[in-house]
Amino acid sequence: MNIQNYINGNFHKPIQNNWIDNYNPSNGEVYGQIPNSNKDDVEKAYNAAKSAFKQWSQTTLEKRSRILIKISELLETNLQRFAEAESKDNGKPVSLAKAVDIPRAASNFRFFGNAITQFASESHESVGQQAINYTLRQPIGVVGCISPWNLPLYLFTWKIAPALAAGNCVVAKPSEVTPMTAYLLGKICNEAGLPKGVLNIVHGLGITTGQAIIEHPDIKAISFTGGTTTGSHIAKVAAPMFKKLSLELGGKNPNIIFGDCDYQDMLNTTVRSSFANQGQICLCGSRIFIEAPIYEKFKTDFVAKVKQLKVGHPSQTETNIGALVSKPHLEKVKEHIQIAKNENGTVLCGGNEITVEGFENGYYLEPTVIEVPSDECRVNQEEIFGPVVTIMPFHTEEEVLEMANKVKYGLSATLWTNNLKRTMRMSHQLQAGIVWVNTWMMRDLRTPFGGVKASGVGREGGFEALRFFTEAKNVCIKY
Ligand code: TXE
Repeated sequence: MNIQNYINGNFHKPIQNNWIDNYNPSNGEVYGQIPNSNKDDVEKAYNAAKSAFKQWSQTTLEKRSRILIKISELLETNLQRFAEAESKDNGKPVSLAKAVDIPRAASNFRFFGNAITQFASESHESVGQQAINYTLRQPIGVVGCISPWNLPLYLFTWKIAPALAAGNCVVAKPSEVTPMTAYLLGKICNEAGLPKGVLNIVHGLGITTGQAIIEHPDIKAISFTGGTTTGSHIAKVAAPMFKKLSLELGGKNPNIIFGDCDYQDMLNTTVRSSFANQGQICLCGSRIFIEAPIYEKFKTDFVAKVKQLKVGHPSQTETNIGALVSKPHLEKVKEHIQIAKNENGTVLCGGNEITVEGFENGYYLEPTVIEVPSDECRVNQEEIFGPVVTIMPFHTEEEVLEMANKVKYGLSATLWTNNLKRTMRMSHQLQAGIVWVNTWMMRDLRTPFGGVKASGVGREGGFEALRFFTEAKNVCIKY
């Protein structure tokens, strides 16, 4: 199935008629083509957005809210169709797309549809000077949203929904590896009555389409989620034009387990935080540190549980782990397993590609647990972004804190303990934007979301996102 760009409420072929193949990771087959849009396509999308801005930014909050909530409802009505499309494009189990990805995309629209009606700005009376200041929060204009392949519609809408709610018009690009649900979203937006040009979706490669968006002088803000190298490149391109940037980048998150935790809960959640979505979530706890007295027990129990995970075709209900997103990504993950072996890591389970009967050319890999001799080895420092975790013991709080913080990333951290004082001490010192204690990936959409160090700049979520997508203007009136 070929997909097209969504510009000004209509579907268009790319102007130069350039196309790229779209692969189904579960069987390795090309199942459609997508536009490889260039500067002209982005310009066309920008012009549509610019023309729609005046009216959309003046649309009442109630009406904006109603349209966004309608999009949310239509996503819910089309849950099965969207979940199947997401799974076919990405390789993730349909059950996961149905339980997490698509419901969350719907929640993103509902949440920001509601949030905008509660968003307010401040006023400051200049006491003794007979003046009052009030702050306006005005939409920026045309903004760019660029998203990755791991949680395709989930992350695409996490940016688009607040941008639209705040009154901006959007030029958006999903990952070229997983464009399908973004394409389907265009149709839903029309059905929900989103005015033409308010949202424009252009498809194509990062170096062509993405680059044209970030270089566009009049796209004044960019919200990006993806790799750290790409984020750094975007920052360089955007800086001379003084664009506003929100960058959510990679992670190498520690999962720190103390002996006093609720063991069974920790074990079950750690399997999930290691391998959910084939380990392709920026929040996965890929470095597991276990307190020495329970290390051997954990190692035995964890490996036994991981061995029970069923790798299979994404449409089969018993599948826990589907296919990795692409052939190049599979190769990158396999390369890291080899690096671990070269650095004297011990593969406790997994480590091999799997052939799934009937889908021999799919990109399947066993969930892999590696015992590492040191926290400084490459597999403990570099983001692998696949079904691979490392384990190693620690002896003291100070030691584990140092190891946890000794990476270039700082997205999230998970802590398992029932000791309140230790919880407080550690969660305040961990270098991360998000700390989960005795849980993982529990999300309240009002909370700030993002990372420190090489994991990015800026925060998404709640009013933080609405602040990002608006400019503050102070008006001072003397009376
Ligand atoms: O990401 P890219 P890739 C990590 C993970 C992964 C690595 C690379 O480690 O192995 O990043 O993944 C667009 N101008 N994460 O190569 O390239 C691109 O088209 C503008 C972490 O897939 O960063 C896509 O839409 N845009 C991550 C988006 O950027 C450009 C999720 C992300 O792609 C561009 C995914 C350019 N010059 C990967 N180049 C997370 N934090 O969740 C690329 N793009």
